[in-house]
Amino acid sequence: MALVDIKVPDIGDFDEVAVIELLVKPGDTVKAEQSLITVESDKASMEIPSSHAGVVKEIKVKLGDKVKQGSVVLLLEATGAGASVPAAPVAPEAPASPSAPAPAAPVATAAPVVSAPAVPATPVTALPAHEPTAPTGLLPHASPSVRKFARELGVPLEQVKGTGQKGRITDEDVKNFTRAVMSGAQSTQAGGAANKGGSGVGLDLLPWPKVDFTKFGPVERKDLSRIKKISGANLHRNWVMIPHVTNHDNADITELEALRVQLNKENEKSGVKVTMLAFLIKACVVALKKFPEFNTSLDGDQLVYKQYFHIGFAADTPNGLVVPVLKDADKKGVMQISQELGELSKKARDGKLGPAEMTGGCFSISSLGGIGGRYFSPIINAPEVAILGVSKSVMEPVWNGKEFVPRLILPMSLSYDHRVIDGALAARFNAYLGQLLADFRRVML
Ligand code: CAO
Repeated sequence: MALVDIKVPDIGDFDEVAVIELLVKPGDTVKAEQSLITVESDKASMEIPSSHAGVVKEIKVKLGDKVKQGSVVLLLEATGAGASVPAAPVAPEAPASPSAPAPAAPVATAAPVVSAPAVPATPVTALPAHEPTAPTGLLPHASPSVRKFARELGVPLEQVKGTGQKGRITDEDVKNFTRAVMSGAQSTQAGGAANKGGSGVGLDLLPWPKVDFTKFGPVERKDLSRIKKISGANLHRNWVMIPHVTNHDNADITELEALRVQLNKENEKSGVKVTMLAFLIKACVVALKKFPEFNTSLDGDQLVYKQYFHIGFAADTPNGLVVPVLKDADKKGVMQISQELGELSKKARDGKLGPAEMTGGCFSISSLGGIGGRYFSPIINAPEVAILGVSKSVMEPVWNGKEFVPRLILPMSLSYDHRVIDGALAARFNAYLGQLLADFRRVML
């Protein structure tokens, strides 16, 4: 058995490269072509393979050493006469290019990888300079053997934190990542979508910015209220999962407002105040009957058409937003709706709404009319498919064909789930609602 010096082969254009990884130790049995060390220049990394099979007697380099073609890497006790192969460094894997065939990826990854064949004469594939702590969006820093190992396990390397030199991902990092995922301590980006029955298209978002605000000035911290936490999670889901579109339109409510003021004058003693919201609820029920798609919910591939008319309305309370539901609005007159609205609003402000008073809604209205603003995009209250936002009505000059006349105009913003409702239908719904509000007698037709 002969002792053989294993040397760095031709490494192309590089004079000197640094040893960044020792892949074997004395006593290890290696095969011909097995990687022994990893070296790195400022542009590339590659593995230096063994030209012989045998047992490692002595490692002649250490981490950080600079080596070049001909430098002795280790002393090997060669086994078998024909064990020698021409040594050629193994290039690291390169990001997939449009022309490169990508292997079937076991999990969705941001940057699929392809195997780059070892090319003896020009072994180096350019890699961008690696900054372990910065999210570069480029290929993670790992040796080809680690990449191969990760691929076998289906581990997305760009999600693995490297603990090796310069943040390099080691075999052990891949194993630890796998253990953490299996124990549930860690999730993968693809896992989120996969768990929801998705096809692996996750929201590949940047982490939330972590800022020490005290660096810029004094701050005070307060816990979110219970309602804010619950409504926030619901709003977030609805915003992300529903393809919203908002149609803005105007309603001329000049006559309706006059009627409302008149009714309130007449009913001063009754204690029931008629607000614009009560008329809106009544008009929406009529519009929902004319356009039944707005009174549905998506259930898989089916639409559930509701034959009842429970209308939710957003109520601003000291603790946050709640949505009480006024039941069977189709069976009630404007006065009864006004009375129930008053009761439900008070309960909402006092935090006394029961679960039954906040469930079962078909369609919601968010009225900011008492506060102000001109149009906004309300978020649909899932599993409903539409919501009407109304802003403050303002007296505006409107052209009547002969002259400008002052009219009270109500801005309406209808957000709808575009999976269920087409833009044209939404525009028709809003226009029809405008007609009803402009001439409330139409509600009876
Ligand atoms: N344009 C102009 N004025 C309006 C109006 C409109 N569209 N809607 C209501 N007003 C007026 C009312 O006439 C009333 O005036 P007066 O006191 O002179 O009679 C005043 O605004 C206050 O009305 P209100 O708020 O008491 O009654 P309401 O039926 O309009 O609203 C409720 C009830 C519970 C919806 C409301 O109090 C509320 O909480 N609104 C906020 C909803 C909200 O936060 N939506 C956003 C959700 S998305 O983040």
